[in-house]
Amino acid sequence: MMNADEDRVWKAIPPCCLKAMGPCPDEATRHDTVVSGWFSEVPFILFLCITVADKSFYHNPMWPGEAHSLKVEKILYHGRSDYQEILVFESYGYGKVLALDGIVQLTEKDECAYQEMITHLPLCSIPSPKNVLVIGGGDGGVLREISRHLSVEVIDICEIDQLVIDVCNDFFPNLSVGFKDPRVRLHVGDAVDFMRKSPPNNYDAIIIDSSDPIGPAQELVEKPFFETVAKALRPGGVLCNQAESMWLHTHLIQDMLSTCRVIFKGSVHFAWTSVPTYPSGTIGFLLCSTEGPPVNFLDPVNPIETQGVNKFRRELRFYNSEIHRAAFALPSFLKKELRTTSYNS
Ligand code: SPD
Repeated sequence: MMNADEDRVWKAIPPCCLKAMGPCPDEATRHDTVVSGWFSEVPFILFLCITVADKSFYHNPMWPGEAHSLKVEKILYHGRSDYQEILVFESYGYGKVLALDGIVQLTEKDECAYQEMITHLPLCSIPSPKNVLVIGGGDGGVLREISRHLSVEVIDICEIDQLVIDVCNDFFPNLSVGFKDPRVRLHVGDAVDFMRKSPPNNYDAIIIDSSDPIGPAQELVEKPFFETVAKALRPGGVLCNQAESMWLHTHLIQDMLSTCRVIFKGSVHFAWTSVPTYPSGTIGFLLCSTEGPPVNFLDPVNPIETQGVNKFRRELRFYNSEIHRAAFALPSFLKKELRTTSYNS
């Protein structure tokens, strides 16, 4: 028998978690290795599909055959925006977790690795960045990191989902604090539209902090979008794009690299870091520069670790110049796979 509190939590649990908890014998049989109260990365849309169609199809097509799980202590928020299913829960080992459409976007414990790397890999590779654009990033973590760069004058952010911003403001104040920087200009809307209308040669750096390229973020890894990004950058400007896992998405990485080799006439590189709660425990970054003053991503010219705390009194937890350089060292299998795409030119 559940008490009122448990009942409330149970009712608030979204389908992706209910599924993992195996509420009916059929579910329990299919997920006999799934322990009650564990969140597994299965997108909501797939949950609907698998309940009516192929019941053995229990995975995300981005990482078939695996589903990383986190023990749920308490569901804190569950809602649906016009774009996606939004879930916040307290986990056993990683603090609060934000999942969109059933996919982990960040956890309090390891978000520093992702936000610091996706921000400082590009911004520390060019001297005195001034105009910066963030695509996605509604949690505010990338803004928080950009705020360390005192040379920056304008930080535009284009996020499609106001509800993500609001929910993160309520549950992740250590990230959404980034919106408090007076240099931030928020544009709520579609990034593809925003980039089409963006004036040419405008930004020193563009950071694409998107969710995975299924659903709303699909267009953000396609050629026409990259063309608008290249146009919006000044000569010698830089792009850093979330680039998935080298263990799981080699073909996607190859495609992105070869597309960007054609579009960006400066340098094009793949870097990676460790984020334990992302599939395979790693995530990659695509770094590109436009034709103009050459950019050597492998050797940071604009170190920030000497600055100590940022304006929000937060120290760097993950990034430093050594880890910046190390992020471009690739395992042998990946070097071999990417050789055909003129990697590291
Ligand atoms: N597989 C999940 C990739 C998520 C990338 N975006 C995370 C947003 C954090 N600011």
